[in-house]
Amino acid sequence: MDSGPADPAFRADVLAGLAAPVPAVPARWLYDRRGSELFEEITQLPEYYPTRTETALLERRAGDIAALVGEGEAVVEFGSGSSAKTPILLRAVAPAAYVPIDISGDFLRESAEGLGAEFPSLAVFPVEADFMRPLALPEQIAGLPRLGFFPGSTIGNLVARTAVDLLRAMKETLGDGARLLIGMDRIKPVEVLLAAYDDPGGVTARFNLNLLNRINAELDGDAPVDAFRHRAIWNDEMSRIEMHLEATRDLAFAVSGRPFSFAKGATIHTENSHKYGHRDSRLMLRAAGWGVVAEWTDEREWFSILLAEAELPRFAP
Ligand code: AVJ
Repeated sequence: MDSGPADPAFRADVLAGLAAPVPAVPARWLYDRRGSELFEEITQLPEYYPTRTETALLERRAGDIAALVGEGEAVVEFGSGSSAKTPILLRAVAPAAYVPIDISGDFLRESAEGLGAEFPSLAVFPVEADFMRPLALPEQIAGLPRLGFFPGSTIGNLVARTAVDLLRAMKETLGDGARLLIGMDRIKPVEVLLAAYDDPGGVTARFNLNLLNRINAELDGDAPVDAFRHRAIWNDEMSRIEMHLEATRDLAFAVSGRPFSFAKGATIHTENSHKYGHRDSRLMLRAAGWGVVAEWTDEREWFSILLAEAELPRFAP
């Protein structure tokens, strides 16, 4: 992954993104092997509440979820299921099959191996694909009822328009009668959010700055990593945390032979993490054809897990 020929999509996104009027690089490029390791480290920080809160919620509500979902489903996870959450769900709902979908074959194989130890008799059918578009599920699960699983508030990376596209693609992938169990991070006091995305130990900063290391290594760049700093800001209008890389002085560099310059204080926007109010999550799901059946949240209402059902097409008044 870190060696071999550069991903042409990565190059195209970086060259176009750095040249844009508001410089930005799509967040998915943060998650190479090193980035995924650093994100894993983030999830263990005391300041980073989402993973801990969602995992505890899932543990506590596993019985309620299982009662609504029933046994014998095909659980289709969007993402490779490297987290601790997947076994909690699988233990609770006793599915007939598990289908992890991920664009990285490496991550898929690793998570399948990890689960094999705890669920030796579970039928696992990994799919190496980009789940942003509708895709064909393995024929082995034909006829099984489907439960989509999309934890982690990963949906929060996407602006509403793209998030709705994804939710609609998931509905098409899963088919009629499907349900979706999705984690969504809630709006909460700004101090809590800022601490979670700008930890004092600087792990999130390293995660963000790793994008520049990756650009330099894979796209023949010479961006001065030390001259950028991590910034996390709350954009209230857009209801999201934004991560940026800010130039701490006037600087210039090249990527794949193309020159770029940034004035002191200028930023590269690298990630969004949208936060949702009680009605926001419902509206977004409904816009994509999903009706919310149940919602579980913690005492502080910091994180929600929602169970949604694919709505049947019908005439609206
Ligand atoms: C992986 C998108 C859920 O938004 O909380 C965490 C990413 N970035 N700290 C999040 C992230 C910096 C994370 N998601």
